Amino acid sequence: MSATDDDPTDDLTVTPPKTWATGLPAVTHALGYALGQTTVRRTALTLLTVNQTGGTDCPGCAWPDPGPADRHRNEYCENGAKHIADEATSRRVTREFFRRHSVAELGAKSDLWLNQQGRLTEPMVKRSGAEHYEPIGWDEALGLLATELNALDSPDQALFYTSGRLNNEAAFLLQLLARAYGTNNLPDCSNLCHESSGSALNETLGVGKGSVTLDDIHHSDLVFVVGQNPGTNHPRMLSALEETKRNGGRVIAVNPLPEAGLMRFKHPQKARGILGRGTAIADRFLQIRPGGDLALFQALNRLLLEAEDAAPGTVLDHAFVEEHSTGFDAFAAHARTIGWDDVLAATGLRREEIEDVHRQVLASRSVIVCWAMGLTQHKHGVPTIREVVNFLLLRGNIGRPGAGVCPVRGHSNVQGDRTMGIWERMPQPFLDALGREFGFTPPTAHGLDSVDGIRAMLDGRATVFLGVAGNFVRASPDSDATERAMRRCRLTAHISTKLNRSHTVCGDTALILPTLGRSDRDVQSAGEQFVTVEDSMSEVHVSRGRLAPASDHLLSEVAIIARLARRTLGDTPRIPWEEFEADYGTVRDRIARVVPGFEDFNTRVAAPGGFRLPNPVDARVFRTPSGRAVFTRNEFTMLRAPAGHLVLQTLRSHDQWNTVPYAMDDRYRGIHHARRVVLVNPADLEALNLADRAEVDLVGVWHDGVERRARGFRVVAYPTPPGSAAAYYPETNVLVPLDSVADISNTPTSKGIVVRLEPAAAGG
Ligand SMILES: Nc1nc2c(c(=O)[nH]1)N[C@H]1C(S)=C(S)[C@@H](COP(=O)(O)OP(=O)(O)OC[C@H]3O[C@@H](n4cnc5c(=O)[nH]c(N)nc54)[C@H](O)[C@@H]3O)O[C@H]1N2
Ligand SMILES: Nc1nc2c(c(=O)[nH]1)N[C@H]1C(S)=C(S)[C@@H](COP(=O)(O)OP(=O)(O)OC[C@H]3O[C@@H](n4cnc5c(=O)[nH]c(N)nc54)[C@H](O)[C@@H]3O)O[C@H]1N2
Ligand code: SF4
Ligand SMILES: [Mo]
Repeated sequence: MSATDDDPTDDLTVTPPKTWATGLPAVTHALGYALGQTTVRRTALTLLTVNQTGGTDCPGCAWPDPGPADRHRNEYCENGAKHIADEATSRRVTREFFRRHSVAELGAKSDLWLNQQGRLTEPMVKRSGAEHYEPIGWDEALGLLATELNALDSPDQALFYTSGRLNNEAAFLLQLLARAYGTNNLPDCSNLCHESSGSALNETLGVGKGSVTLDDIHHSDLVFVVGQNPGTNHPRMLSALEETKRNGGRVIAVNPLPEAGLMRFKHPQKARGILGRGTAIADRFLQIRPGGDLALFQALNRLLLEAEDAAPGTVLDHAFVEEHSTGFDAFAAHARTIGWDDVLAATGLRREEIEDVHRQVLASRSVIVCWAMGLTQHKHGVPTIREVVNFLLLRGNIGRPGAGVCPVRGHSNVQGDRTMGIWERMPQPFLDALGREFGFTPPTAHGLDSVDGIRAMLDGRATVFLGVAGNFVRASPDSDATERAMRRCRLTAHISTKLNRSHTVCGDTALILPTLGRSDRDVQSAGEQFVTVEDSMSEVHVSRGRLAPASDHLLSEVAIIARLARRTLGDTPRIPWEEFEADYGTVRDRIARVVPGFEDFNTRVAAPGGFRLPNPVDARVFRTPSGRAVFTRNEFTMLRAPAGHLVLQTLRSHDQWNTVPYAMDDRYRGIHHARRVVLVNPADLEALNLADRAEVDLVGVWHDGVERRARGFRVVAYPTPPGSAAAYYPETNVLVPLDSVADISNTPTSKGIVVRLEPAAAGG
């Protein structure tokens, strides 16, 4: 059974989608949420230090902070304030709560309800056969987990899942624990998120990260914002784009939906933003069909090649292509075969729109392409991003000011976790350095990623699951299959701040290990500690919590992992876990010796604003096998749905943090008091003979014959491209087949699922 809802649903009201984002209403909205969760004093204490130098890093998205000198006093957005308030809440989940509610009862609660119960306060265990969680001491809890780990036939029967909320120090220790124990099974939320970006960028540029800085964005001539909704998911990106525009740059938005933030922006912290009309963000909005981006960039690349034919020596950056790249000829020969009929069918755009964008590209000396889940979560996500790279390489838009690739990362430290070694396929030089530093031989066989981890649990190859800082059950595709997988485990354990469905859909034995959040003060035996994070632009900086912890029984993530390691691994003379727990500076000293770019970590991170990790691409050094940037040849593909079906994308509302809805609204899209809604083009509704607000089930169509059904949705007429629809995640994860993944990156295709809408059965 999937999550059922006992929220105040079905109060659906719909207002016209907003055409601008942020501004005063957003600020009051955020404060309203904060004060509903906690006191004025805690709100003030947290919000005043968010994203300030040496303060608390916003636990929201990975958008970077401006340099210390340019930092505004309120350097956070509406949603950042909500994320902080949600963590700083005064509500508490106690042992009494678990006595009152059985696991089965909690399993029938909605994601929203579970989160609203407040912060977890002490370790809890659900013993084999028991119906309730009961209190357990830290020693016994970690001993139990260690015993289960050591009882496995092979370390590869355990999974260590992480989400990008985890800080660098704890992430480094977690991967050290997993590898010293003997496995590379380190699935993470990146597998579900930007893995396609990493795959494409590693292959073509030799580094799986973005290449631009905030300054590049500010001073670029042309910024593409493709497949992302910054007004909701990276709100401060709008301030950066506003700056681009003020400096004379242009912005092109590519999205199936006319997202509010892409249209117009009112800066919440500036008088002109609060009072004025705001800044128009997108100079051009391309309302693309889902999955049409590969075709769009192929068309742009063909136009560039043809423009070069017409005026040789004026369009392409020949010096760059010759000195720094490989594969141009094969790419170019293929690009010239791309046909307009295909392009127009795949994109749903008019030829003039694409030609106009082409002219803007020709007029721009520097170009940046930003993207997020609208590109990565498609079957052909990796080829699409490779084609974006082709597009930039043609005019040498890599490794110079105002130009480059900008995958906009999700969780605040998801990029840092990868840098720290959270990856099931860490390269050999990293493993060698880790082994040298700590005197052991890390396993070399690749581990399981998130999707393969679910398969392994389903068929009994993995039986112990430790999840850190996420909600694996709800984040993963194919909810029914994932839930079966978790229930088959001998033991599931979660290091969490708040209650979620992963605690209720659990193994035979289950542990809840509650931890400090980013905003909590962290005092260890060597004194008060801070942690570090890396943002989407490779800036590494300090985060320090200020609040009294939610409970006296909480341990930090570093402490939990260090203690678990001692219990699991026994005596490890070369790995001083106790010292790591006492003083995180000693963890950073080790990171400095293992991870390239972190030399002298403790000193450099103490500087205001921290430091930026070197990216070899800046100097046009490409760490690919050929030592050059790689042009690729990508087969044209498009998404098709059979007649009477729609391509569904699953996305975030304005009032949620990933698997955690904060409220039932999606203000910018005009949806209020309901989440089980599906946005559909009015022409499709007419063709499907469905009335606006009709109640339907969403039924997945996939070739394995399994029926995947999300029940009880209301249809809302919305300007989606014909043949496509949109609905919120995680309610729709049940529809994403486990086997429907992006080629190469293995990321679930959360933005391209074929469904039909079935009128809800009468009375059902
Ligand atoms: N408030 C808030 N902030 C967040 C999060 C959150 O849940 N809430 N989550 C964080 C995380 S982990 C992540 S990864 C990011 C996600 O940030 P986004 O990628 O912005 O998140 P989504 O809501 O999945 O939105 C995807 C966007 O891509 C568009 N899209 C869908 N399919 C296509 C397509 O085929 N082509 C194009 N061009 N566009 C398409 C959708 O219409 C939508 O605007 O946000 C981070 N920030
Ligand atoms: N259908 C569909 N599925 C998707 C997506 C989609 O667009 N569509 N997006 C995917 C993406 S991009 C991502 S990143 C994943 C997100 O997947 P996850 O990162 O696994 O999920 P979150 O919802 O961010 O996790 C929320 C939980 O994290 C815990 N937590 C919060 N803060 C802390 C902390 O400081 N420390 C610890 N230890 N725990 C903490 C809380 O207990 C909370 O309940 O979902 C993916 N799934
Ligand atoms: S843009 Fe992202 S990191 Fe910045 S305050 Fe908003 S949620 Fe936090
Ligand atoms: Mo993400």
